[in-house]
Amino acid sequence: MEPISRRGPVTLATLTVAGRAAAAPPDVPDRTNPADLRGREPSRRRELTLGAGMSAGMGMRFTIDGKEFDHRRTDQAVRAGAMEEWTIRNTAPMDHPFHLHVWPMQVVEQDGAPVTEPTWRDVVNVPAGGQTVVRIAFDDFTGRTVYHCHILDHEDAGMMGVVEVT
Ligand SMILES: [Cu+2]
Repeated sequence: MEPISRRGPVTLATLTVAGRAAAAPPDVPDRTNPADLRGREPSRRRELTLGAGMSAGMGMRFTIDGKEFDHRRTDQAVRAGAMEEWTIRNTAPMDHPFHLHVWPMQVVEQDGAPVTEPTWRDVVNVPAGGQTVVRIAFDDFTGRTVYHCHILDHEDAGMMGVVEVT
């Protein structure tokens, strides 16, 4: 089969619109970043430790606070509306990109130094043998979700935990 680029334009979808046009465009937020959390005192501080080591059998074992992932366990119980500071330590000899579902993380300290610019991340790197400090406003949503290392092999080998916000 010929590549698409040599066959000219291709119709991917056809949109049919009906009804009257909207009277006014929908409101657009006047800012896209969440509020800077550095000026507030966190409701709670937690420490999470990312670890890696040899398992009793074959291969590597990847843990958070010494535990491999178990979906039945709640690792972090958080109050809805809380603003927390999480210090994520890494005792392993390799970096781990830490990802939290649902809520953005504001990075307040990276590699032992304060982060001066307001910086929000979906994934933060936690350097080998180092730590990263983030603040999280647990607003807008409640329920159970996960945080995990974003390296698929590490996540699959246990480096994931459950956070429940109620
Ligand atoms: Cu990892």
